[in-house]
Amino acid sequence: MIKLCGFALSNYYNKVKFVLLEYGIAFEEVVVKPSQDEAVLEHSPLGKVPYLQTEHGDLCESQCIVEYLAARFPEQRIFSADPWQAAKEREMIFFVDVHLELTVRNLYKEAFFGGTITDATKGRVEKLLTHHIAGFKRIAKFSPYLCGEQFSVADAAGYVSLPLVGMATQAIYGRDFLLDAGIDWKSYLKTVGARPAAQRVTEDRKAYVAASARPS
Ligand SMILES: N[C@@H](CCC(=O)N[C@@H](CS)C(=O)NCC(=O)O)C(=O)O
Repeated sequence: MIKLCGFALSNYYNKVKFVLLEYGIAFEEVVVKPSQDEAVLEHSPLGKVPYLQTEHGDLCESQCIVEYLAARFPEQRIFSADPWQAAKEREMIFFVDVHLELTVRNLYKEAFFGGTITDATKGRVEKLLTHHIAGFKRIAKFSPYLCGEQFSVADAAGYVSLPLVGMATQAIYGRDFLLDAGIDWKSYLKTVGARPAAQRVTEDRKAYVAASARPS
């Protein structure tokens, strides 16, 4: 059986887990933390999570994993059957993962982990993120899903990463860049969060956080 390796706090781990659950693909979870230890590097070359373990070997990068799942389980229709619609779903995922999340990730050290980042980083991220959010807003439909009236695989990416954009910008700049741009990500989260797959992802994340806070 496919093994999903990573941990429940990771948005990219949760993106893949959401897809596996949503599209009814059997999998096991294996808790692995990002690490530069050889034990992790031999499976995931940059020491990042998630990675997948299959009968063929290891596969990293959440989107490569989703693409592999879509190809391996075509009957689950992870992407829309219509090639144009499927391409728009991929475009949306790229905007969320790369233009939004990868940009805002530069803030996490201070926003979430008690570290500090430089004013230069804050300035650079502010400029880039403002630009990227404006672009995202042009294509994201929120009616109520990212790609329109139907849930799509792009919502797995949106569900796990849009809150990080809102929360990290609120923590660093004192204002939520998404809300400021008129993107009501909290309502979106409620809509997507009603799905059983989303509920499981969120419950597991909360349980992980609670267990980590407990003295050992
Ligand atoms: N592009 C990667 C990003 C994965 C990623 O950044 N994972 C984080 C956890 S959410 C991680 O492993 N960070 C540790 C590191 O960057 O060394 C993907 O889509 O899977």
